[in-house]
Amino acid sequence: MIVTNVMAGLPYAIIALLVVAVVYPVIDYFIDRHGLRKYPAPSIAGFSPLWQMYYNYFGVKYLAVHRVHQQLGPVVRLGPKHVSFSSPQAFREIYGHGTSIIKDAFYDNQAGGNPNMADVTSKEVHRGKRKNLSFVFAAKQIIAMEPRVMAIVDKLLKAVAIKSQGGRVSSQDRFAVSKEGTFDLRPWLNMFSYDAITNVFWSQTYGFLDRGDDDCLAQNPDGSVQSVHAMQTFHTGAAWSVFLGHLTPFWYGLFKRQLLAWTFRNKCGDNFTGMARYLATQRLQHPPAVPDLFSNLPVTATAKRPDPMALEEIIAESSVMLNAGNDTTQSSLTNTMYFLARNPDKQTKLRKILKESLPASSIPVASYEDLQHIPYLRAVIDESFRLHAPLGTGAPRLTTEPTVIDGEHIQAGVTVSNQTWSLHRNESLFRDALAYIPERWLPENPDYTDEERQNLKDFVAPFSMGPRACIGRNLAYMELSICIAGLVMAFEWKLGQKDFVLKYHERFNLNPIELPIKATPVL
Ligand code: HEM
Ligand SMILES: *[C@@H]1O[C@H](CO)[C@@H](O)[C@H](O)[C@H]1NC(C)=O
Ligand SMILES: *[C@@H]1O[C@H](CO)[C@@H](O)[C@H](O)[C@H]1NC(C)=O
Ligand SMILES: *[C@@H]1O[C@H](CO)[C@@H](O)[C@H](O)[C@H]1NC(C)=O
Ligand SMILES: *[C@@H]1O[C@H](CO)[C@@H](O)[C@H](O)[C@H]1NC(C)=O
Ligand SMILES: *[C@H]1O[C@H](CO)[C@@H](O)[C@H](O)[C@H]1NC(C)=O
Repeated sequence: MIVTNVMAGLPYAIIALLVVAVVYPVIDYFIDRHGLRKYPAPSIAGFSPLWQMYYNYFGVKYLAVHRVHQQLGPVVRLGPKHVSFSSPQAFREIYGHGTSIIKDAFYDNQAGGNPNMADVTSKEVHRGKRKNLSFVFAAKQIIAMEPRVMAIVDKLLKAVAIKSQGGRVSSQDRFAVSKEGTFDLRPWLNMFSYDAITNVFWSQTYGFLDRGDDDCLAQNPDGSVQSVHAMQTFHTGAAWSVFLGHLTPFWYGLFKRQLLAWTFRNKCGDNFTGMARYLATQRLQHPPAVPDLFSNLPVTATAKRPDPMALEEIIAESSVMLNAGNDTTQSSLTNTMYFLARNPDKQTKLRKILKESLPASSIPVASYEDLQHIPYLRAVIDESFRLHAPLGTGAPRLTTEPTVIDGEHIQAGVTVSNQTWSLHRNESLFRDALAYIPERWLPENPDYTDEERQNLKDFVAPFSMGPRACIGRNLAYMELSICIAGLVMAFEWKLGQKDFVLKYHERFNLNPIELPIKATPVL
C-alpha cells in the first residue's frame, strides 16, 4: 500500500524536482531581478551555480575564471547572482575600506551556525570579533613568539637532514624517500606550520615533525576523543564545503546537514572542528607557565570585561586559527621553496646575502628581528605571493546597496568578486608578469620604475585588503622569514626532476599537491 503510494507520488516528485532545478532558474534568469543579464556568462553560469561547483569539484576554478575573463572581458557573470570583475580599479572598490560591501552568504554556509571571525558576514558582529582578537595579533605578542618559531624551524632542519639522507625521523615516519634521495617537501612544511601554530597559539605542539606523522586528537561535542589524520581531515572537509558553498543557504543546509550528513567528506569537516575543540579545551584546562597567543583572548571574566567569550565561540575562533594559520602558511612555504629550487641563481644569491648579513650565531636559524632588515628575503617571499597567492580565487563579497564597480551599476544583493590569481598576472601592471623575479621588489632597483614598484604595493594583495584583510599577516611574515632563511642557509635545494612543474588543487585556498626535491647540507 505504502509502496504504491510512493510510486504514484513519484511522477509528482520528479515534476517538482524539475521545476525547482530547471524551470525556476530559467524563469529567474529572464525576470532578471538584479539586472545581470547584460553581462556575458560562460555556458550555464547565468542559470545555475553548477558552473562554479563543477570547477571547484576538480580544483581548478581559478583557472576557469581566468580563462573566462580572457574570453569574455573584464565583467563576467559566474553564477545566477555572482559577477566577477577583472579591472585593477574593481579590486579596491570591492575589498577596500569604506564600502557597504560585506562577505557573501558563501561564508555563512561555511560557518554552520557558529561563525568565526573569518566567516561572519555581519559588519557589526565582525567588528566586535576583530576587536576581541586584535590583542592576540598585536606586534608585541607576535615578537614574543619568535623563540618558539625558531625552535620549530630547528626541528624542521633536523627532519630535513634525516630525510635528505633517506632516513626516517622516527619509527612512525610515514613519508617515503626514493632511492635517489628525493622526497616530497610539502608534507614537512605542512607539519612545520601545524607544529608552529599549535605551539604559538595553544602551547600544545602537535609534534608532527618529531614523529613524521600527522596523527592528532579530535574531541566530539559529547566529550569523546578520537585520533584523526590532520592533513587529510581539513583538505577533504574544505573541498566539500567550498563545493557546496555556492548553493543558496537553504539548499546548502539541506544538502550538507540533511541529505549528505553521513558522508565521509562531511565527517572530515566535523573532525576538523573536533581538533580545534580538543586544543581549546586542553588549553583551558592546562594554562601554560609562559603566555602564548591564546593568553590574550578574553576567556576569563575580569573587572574590565565582566562576560568572557563562550566556549563555543572560543572553539570557533580556535578553528579559524588552526586553519588559517596552517594552510596558507604551508602553501606559501611550498611555493617559495619551489621557486627557489627552480631558480638556482636566486637561491644562491639569497644564501649568500643571508650568510653575509647575519652573525655566525644566527646561521642557520635567525630571529625575525635580524631577518626583517634583509630586503632580498622579503622580495623572494613577496614575489612568490605575487605569482602563486595562497588564495587565488576571488573571495566572494555581497553588495548591500546599489554600488558602482569599475563603472558598472550593480544592484543590492549581488555577489561580486575579483581574483588575485588574475590581478597578479596582469601584464600592464607587472612587466614579465609570469616570470619569478624577486629583484622587481627591491627598493631603488634602477631596472624598475617607481610606477612599477607602486603597482606592486597597490595591486599585490595576497592578504586581501580592507576591513576583512588577514589579521595574521605579521605572524605569517615572521614564520615564513625564519623558516625560508633556515632552509636556504642549511641546504642546497634541487628539484627531483629538472623540469618539474608544481601542480595545484584548489579548495578554497590554492593548495600545492607535492614538491619532490633533493636537499644537500651546505653548512
Ligand atoms: C601566508 C600566510 C597567509 C595568507 C596568504 C593569508 C591570507 C588571507 C586572506 C586572503 C584573507 C581574506 C580571506 C577572505 O576574504 O575570505 C585572510 C583572512 C584571515 N586570516 Fe590570513 N593569511 C595567512 C596567514 C594567516 C595566519 C598565520 C593567521 C592566524 C593564525 C591568519 C588568520 C586570518 C584570519 C583570522 C582571517 C579573517 C580576518 C577577518 O575576516 O577579519 N592568516 N588571510
Ligand atoms: C589589467 O590592468 C589594466 C590596467 O589597469 C586594465 O585596463 C586591464 O583591464 C587589466 N586586464 C585584465 C585582464 O583585467
Ligand atoms: C573522522 O572521524 C571519524 C569518527 O567520527 C573517523 O571514523 C574518521 O576516520 C575520521 N576521519 C579522518 C580523516 O580522520
Ligand atoms: C593544513 O594545511 C594542509 C595543507 O594545505 C592541509 O593538508 C591540512 O589539512 C591543513 N590542516 C588544517 C587543520 O587546517
Ligand atoms: C568579545 O568578547 C566578549 C568578552 O569579553 C564577549 O562577551 C563578546 O561576545 C565578544 N564579541 C564578539 C562579537 O564575539
Ligand atoms: C581583479 O582586479 C584587478 C585590479 O583591481 C584586475 O587587474 C584583475 O584583472 C581582476 N581580476 C579578476 C579576474 O577579476
